[in-house]
Amino acid sequence: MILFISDLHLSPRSPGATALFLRFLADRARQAQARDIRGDLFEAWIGDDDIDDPYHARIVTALRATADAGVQISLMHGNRDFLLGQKFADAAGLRLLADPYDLTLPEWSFVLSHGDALCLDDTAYQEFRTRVRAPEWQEKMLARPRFVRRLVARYFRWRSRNTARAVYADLNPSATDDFLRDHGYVTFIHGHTHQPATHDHIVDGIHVERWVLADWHEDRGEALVWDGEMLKREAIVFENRP
Ligand SMILES: [Mn+2]
Repeated sequence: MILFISDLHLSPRSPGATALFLRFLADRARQAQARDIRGDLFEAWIGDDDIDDPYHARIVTALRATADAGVQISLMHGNRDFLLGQKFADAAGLRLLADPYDLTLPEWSFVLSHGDALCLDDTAYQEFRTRVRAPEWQEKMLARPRFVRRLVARYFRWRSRNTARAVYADLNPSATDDFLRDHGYVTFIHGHTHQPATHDHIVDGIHVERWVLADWHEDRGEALVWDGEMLKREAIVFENRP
């Protein structure tokens, strides 16, 4: 069984989602052989030296415990936590995946992505993405003192709140068709848009499914479960709430 999750946007300002995720790691996730995080695990990430922040240390320790229990955890960068690096991956016991990633199982094949690279209609965002994903930009950024990086992260959040629409731009349809063709018409799983849905694409006469993962909220998360035969959405909620 594989559990796919995405867009948790964890931060000290989201205690509910954090508690849900910690519970999920200690309980539901342990029943899986593998667990895959499709990006934006954190609301912001300013560099792996921030692992020692008490909030981050709690998450890293919990991920590590689940990994040590025999669950293979993999993580892809989102547009918020693209500075997550190998030091974080080693500490948390997980594997960083390239975006996109072809997941070939004996019984079915998938292509995984965060999804933001296909949102081509948002040209301002694509310019920003190209800039901050460049190794030179990242190297320069990571060399800055932590307090400077915190301010930059805060500015990015502020700017995206003020200039972006309430929801992210959706994937560009023709770029998505090209993407599905390039990846052999396999089932596509992504997050990022915060618009959970299952889409049917017909590409070159072939039916291809695209599953969009839900983002997490203070009282509810979602996992997409692959049980070896089919995909199913599962709500992650507090069970003993009055
Ligand atoms: Mn995102």
